[in-house]
Amino acid sequence: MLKLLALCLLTSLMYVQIAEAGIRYYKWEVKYEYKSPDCYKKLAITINGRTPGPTILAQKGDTVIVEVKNSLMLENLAIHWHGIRQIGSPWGDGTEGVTQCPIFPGDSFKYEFKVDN
Ligand SMILES: [Cu+2]
Repeated sequence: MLKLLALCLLTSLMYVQIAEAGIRYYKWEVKYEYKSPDCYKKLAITINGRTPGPTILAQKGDTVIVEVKNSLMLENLAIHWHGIRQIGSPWGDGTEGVTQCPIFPGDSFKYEFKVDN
């Protein structure tokens, strides 16, 4: 009886994990905007008008897709996902000059990776 209960629990947990894994899609535009985080207006690098940038909400097993558009005037860009193991997606790590060329001004890049933890 206990083995059957454990099997049912394990099966339902696996089902929940599979059922809840999903795709977390974000579209980000990086550009300069004037902000006043300390009451003094200054130029800041923003993502979708916010600084710090938006939070990604995801859980283990999800696939995160972030389309990044570099709308900075002169600067190259890369987004590094520090701490996320890029298993099967080493090109998605975002280390400029190591795993990818930078995103040039006016260009876009799509990051896609699976959340392992
Ligand atoms: Cu890092």
